[in-house]
Amino acid sequence: MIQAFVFDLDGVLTDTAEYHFLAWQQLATQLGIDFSREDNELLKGVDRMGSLELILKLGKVQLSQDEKLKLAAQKNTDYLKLVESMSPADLFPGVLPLFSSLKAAGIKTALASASKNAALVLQKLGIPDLFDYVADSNFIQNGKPDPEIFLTCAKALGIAPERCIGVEDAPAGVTAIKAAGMYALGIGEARALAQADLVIPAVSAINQPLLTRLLTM
Ligand code: G16
Ligand code: MG
Repeated sequence: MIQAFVFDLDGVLTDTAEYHFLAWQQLATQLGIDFSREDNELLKGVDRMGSLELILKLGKVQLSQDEKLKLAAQKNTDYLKLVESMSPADLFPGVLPLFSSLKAAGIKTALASASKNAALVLQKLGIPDLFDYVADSNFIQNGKPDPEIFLTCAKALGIAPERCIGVEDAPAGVTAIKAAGMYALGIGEARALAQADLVIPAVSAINQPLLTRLLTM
């Protein structure tokens, strides 16, 4: 029986995945690198420096560590400008009802976000207290696709990974969930998330019959 849900943040609970894309695209343009939405799929769920490395590789651009740190800081400043305007209205539809249903069913919840800005985004969305546990990416050694952040959440909740459902919109995140030994619920397009056990278009698609099915697996 499933006892916990472990959620990704960006692209699952709110549309910050789009803000990350816009900020990275701005940086890529400045560097003269072509960067499409398709390229961006590889960056989703990957931490800030890892994402920058992928963009530089794409453009065959080599920079010093100092320059990389400056560019990563610049991307974050641009990203935070977009986050500034967020409010509880930016929470994806269906998120609060889902958490009510999970709570009523005695299911624990955790947040497994690679973002160093996760606490700020939770605050903007008005949900800082929604989760039983929020992983702190500052203490995660290995980012997604490594399972560490999902395993950290399961351990903190005191629930075996096999009794957890991980919810992710990114290929790297789905890989991390499967490597952790959890059931992977993908959010987005099935084509892009082939490793997931089930892919649905959005959290709002988790209706009562689907939730019952998932909880009784
Ligand atoms: C998120 C995004 C990634 C982003 C990463 C780090 O991960 O999906 O695109 O690069 O966080 O974010 P920041 O620069 O804010 O620390 P997740 O795990 O929430 O999807
Ligand atoms: Mg995500």
